[in-house]
Amino acid sequence: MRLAKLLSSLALLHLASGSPHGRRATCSNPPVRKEWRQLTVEEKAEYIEAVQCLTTLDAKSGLNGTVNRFDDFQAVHSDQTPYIHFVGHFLLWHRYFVASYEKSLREECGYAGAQPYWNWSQDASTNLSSTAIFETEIFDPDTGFGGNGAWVAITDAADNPFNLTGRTGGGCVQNGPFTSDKFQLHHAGGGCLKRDYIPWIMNSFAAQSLVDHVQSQPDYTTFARALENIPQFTEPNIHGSGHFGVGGVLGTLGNQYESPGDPLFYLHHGNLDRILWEWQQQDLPARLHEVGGPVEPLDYSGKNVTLDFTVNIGRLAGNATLETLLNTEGDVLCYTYDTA
Ligand SMILES: [Cu+2]
Repeated sequence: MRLAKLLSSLALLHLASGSPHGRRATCSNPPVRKEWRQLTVEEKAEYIEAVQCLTTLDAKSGLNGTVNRFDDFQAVHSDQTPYIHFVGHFLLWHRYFVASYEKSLREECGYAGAQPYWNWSQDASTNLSSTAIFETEIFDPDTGFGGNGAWVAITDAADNPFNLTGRTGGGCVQNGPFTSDKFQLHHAGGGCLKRDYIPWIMNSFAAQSLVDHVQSQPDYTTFARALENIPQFTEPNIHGSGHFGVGGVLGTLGNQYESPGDPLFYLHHGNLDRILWEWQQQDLPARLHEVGGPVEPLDYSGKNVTLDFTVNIGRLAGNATLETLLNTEGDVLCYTYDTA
């Protein structure tokens, strides 16, 4: 009798001391991520000011070519690029990366809001040559991230390995808060922020019908594979929409290694994360405990990642298992979305 009482009080103590069962307690009041145009003009300004603040804080990543905290994130992504794309942990690695950026904005730069996302499907046109998608609020020079880069012709075919047509920019961004006089990159040679809009890629890769196709996949492995598709331009893939629609051939966002140098990276990947989050919501709690896909890039018949597979994001945050990253309101992550 006495022993039973002791055991039950020990069990209570265990529950109260932050065991895995107490996970709700560690994420109360999660920041609610919204689509960019749902932010007020003040909220938009606060977000952009917080991004600029990161560029004023000293680097901590210890990686070459980093001067400030914004550079740290770009360098960590660049460092791991060969191991974090076309793998089962692609989406959850990028989820952790964006959430750590959001955390830095909040904790190091006093930003009170959540990481916004850009739902490009709302802007995509069936007229593939339409440039309306680039005239949306997010590119506004006064309240958004500014527009296209200056036109730069490509004379050497080696500079356009996929032979992409329809480029419209390629040089430094011409207006908004991230022009070369106000914003400089340092990693991998650094320089100004560049954009190189390609309307047909943006419009076709961002189509809502493609997002619907991805979100209708029955399991994590097929979902993740449909989202990334193949590293070619013969078939659309929603991950490529922001990267190559905005970054094109010469732009920062189109560079597989250096893409987080464009502040829009975090709104683009925020949207991919929302698409994952919504897919998970379709079948909770099962989809809080399901991963799959190759350990090695594109090795679809090889070894698969499992729930206890660990990812790292350098010195940005501690190592995390894929299972902890499946839960956006758990012990490691703490945020949610305004849709459901
Ligand atoms: Cu990436």
